[in-house]
Amino acid sequence: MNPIVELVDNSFIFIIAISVILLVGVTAVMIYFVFRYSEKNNPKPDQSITGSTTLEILWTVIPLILVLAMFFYGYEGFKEMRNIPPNAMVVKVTGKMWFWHFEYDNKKVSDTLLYLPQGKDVRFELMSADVNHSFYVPAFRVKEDCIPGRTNHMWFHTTNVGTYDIECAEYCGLNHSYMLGKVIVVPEKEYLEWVNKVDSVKTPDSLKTDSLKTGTVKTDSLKTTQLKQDTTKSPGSKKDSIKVVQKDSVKRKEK
Ligand SMILES: [Cu+2]
Repeated sequence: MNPIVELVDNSFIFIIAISVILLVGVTAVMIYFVFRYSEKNNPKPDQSITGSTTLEILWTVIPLILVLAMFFYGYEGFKEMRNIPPNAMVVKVTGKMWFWHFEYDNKKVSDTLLYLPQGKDVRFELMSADVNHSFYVPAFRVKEDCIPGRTNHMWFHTTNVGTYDIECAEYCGLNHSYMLGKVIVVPEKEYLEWVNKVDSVKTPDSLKTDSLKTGTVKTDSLKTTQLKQDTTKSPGSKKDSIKVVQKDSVKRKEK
């Protein structure tokens, strides 16, 4: 069970439901009034209504209760997001123009693809190597800024095996929209095999070459190369992406 997902969805559904009820109600009353109080039906305007204390109290108190209820649901979700389990495993996330870099407990690193074991609480330490980014994993209903010079935190529980999108939710330059990644949740045994595979390798570059040699984590290394090339080249020209595509296709041919 993932408590954050449940709480966020509850508050979302609650706010949508109230909005829909108000929209339909206000529209219906408006349409009714158009006919009921039209000039044709009321040649002489009614001057008798001067004010209503009861009405004024009602239209103050009812919205106040609704807004407080929205706040309550939102706050419940926020509390859960801030209530990071103390024994959660830790992954360091660094946003860089324009890819995501992950570092695991044992110093193993990966780019773009974030491997996690199933059924675990995971705490993320969020950093940025350059500009403001925002680490967003919609399936887990969490999003937190990555700010240069400070470390932010967020967490979620990996409920089911599967692949989930990672996006950058803070406009961070030319290739912001390509700053994508995947959370790959696998059974714990598989995760341990993966995370211990290239124990001795410390840097992302050596991980890249190693995985190419051994032929493991192929998609990982391909994506890493692709995104890395983007960053090393001068940003600000369309040529970048064209070049990357060519290199990518050349590589595939070589294989
Ligand atoms: Cu971005």
